[in-house]
Amino acid sequence: MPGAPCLIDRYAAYLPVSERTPRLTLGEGGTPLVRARSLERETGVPEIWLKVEGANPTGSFKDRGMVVAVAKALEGGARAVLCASTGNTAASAAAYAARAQIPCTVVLPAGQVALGKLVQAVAFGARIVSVRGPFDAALAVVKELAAAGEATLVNSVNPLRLEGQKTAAFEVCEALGDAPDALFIPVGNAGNITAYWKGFVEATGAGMARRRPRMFGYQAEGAAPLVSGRPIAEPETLATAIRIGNPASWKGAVAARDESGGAIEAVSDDEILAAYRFAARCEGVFVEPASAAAIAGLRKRAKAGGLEGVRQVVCVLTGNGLKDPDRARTLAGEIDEVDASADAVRRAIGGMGGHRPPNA
Ligand code: AN7
Repeated sequence: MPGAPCLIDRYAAYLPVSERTPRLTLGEGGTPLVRARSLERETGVPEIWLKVEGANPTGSFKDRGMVVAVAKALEGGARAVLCASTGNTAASAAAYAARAQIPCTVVLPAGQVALGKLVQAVAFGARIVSVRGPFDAALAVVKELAAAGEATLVNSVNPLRLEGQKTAAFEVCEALGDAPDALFIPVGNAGNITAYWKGFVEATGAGMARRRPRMFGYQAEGAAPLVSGRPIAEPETLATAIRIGNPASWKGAVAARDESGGAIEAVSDDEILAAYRFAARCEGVFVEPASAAAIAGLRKRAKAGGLEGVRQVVCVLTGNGLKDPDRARTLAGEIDEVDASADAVRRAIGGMGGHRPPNA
C-alpha cells in the first residue's frame, strides 16, 4: 500500500477495532530500533537497543495510543476530544483531532510545558488552557469535564490509549525475534510501562515472543511516587514530561514491575542531564529529558552491578529532543559570531577537533 504505514491496519488483529473503525493515520509506529554501542561499552551489557519513539509523527510515543483513541472516538460519534497533559499528549491529541477534523481541548499545568510541545498544540489548532497546579490537578479537571459528557477524554485513563501503545512491544519482539532480557522505560503517569507489559504478555500468547522482559521503570527523584509508595503533592523535576505526583496507572505499573521481576527506581535531575548529553553526544540520538531518565536508570543500575545475567536490553526513548529547545540550549554556552572568513572561523573554533577522538 502506498503512503505512510497505518498502525491500526498493521495490528488490527490485536486491537479493539473492526472494519467500521476509521483508518485514521499520520504514519505512526514502525519506529527505529538503534544499536547503542557507546552505552554497551560503558555498561558492559553486550546488546543494547534504543527504541526511538521520537520518530513518531508528533515526536513522541503518544501517537500510537492517540490514533486508536481518536479513531474509536470517531467511530462512536464523538464530536470533540479533551485531555490534560505535560505536553506530548496534548501535541498528539491536537494533531489527530486536526486530522479527524474534530475540536480538541488541552488543559496544561501552567508554566510547565516545554516550548516545542506547546507550539505543536497551537499549530494544530487546539483550544488551550493552563491551570495553576501540577499535571495531576489538570487531570482531575478534565475527568470532571469528560464526566459531564462535554468531550471524549483521551488521556491514558482511556484504555484505548494503552491498546495502541502496546504495539511498541510487538515491534520490539518482531525486530529482535523475541522479547529482550530487560526493558528500560521512563515513568510518569505510568500508562506506557503498563501498555508495554500488556504488549509483551500478549506477544508471548500470540507467538511473537517466547519470553517476557524484566521491566525497569524510572521516575525523577522529585516526582517518584511509585518509588516512595505514596502520591506527591508538589512534584518537581526538569524533566517536565514526567513531573507527575499521582500516576493514573499506578496499579498497572506495580503489576508490570512485580510480575516481570523488575523495579521502579528514581534518578536525579543531574543523572537525567548527564544521560541526556550522553545519548546525544555518544549515540547521536537526541531525546527529551524525560526519555533520558531511562538511560540514566540503565547507567545507574549497571554501575551498581544490578544487571546480573542481563545480556540484551531495550531502552525506550519516548520523545524527541526538539520538544524542549530551552533545555537543549543549555548544553552549550554563547555561540561566537565572527566575520565570514576561514581565518576568523578557525580562530573562533580553535581547530576542527579531527585529531581527537570524538566526545572524549
Ligand atoms: C517524553 O503528555 O504524561 O508513564 O501528558 O511525554 O505513560 O505517563 C507524558 C508522559 C515519558 C511518561 N516520556 O509516560 C503527557 C504525559 C515522555 C512523556 C512519559 C511522558 P507515562
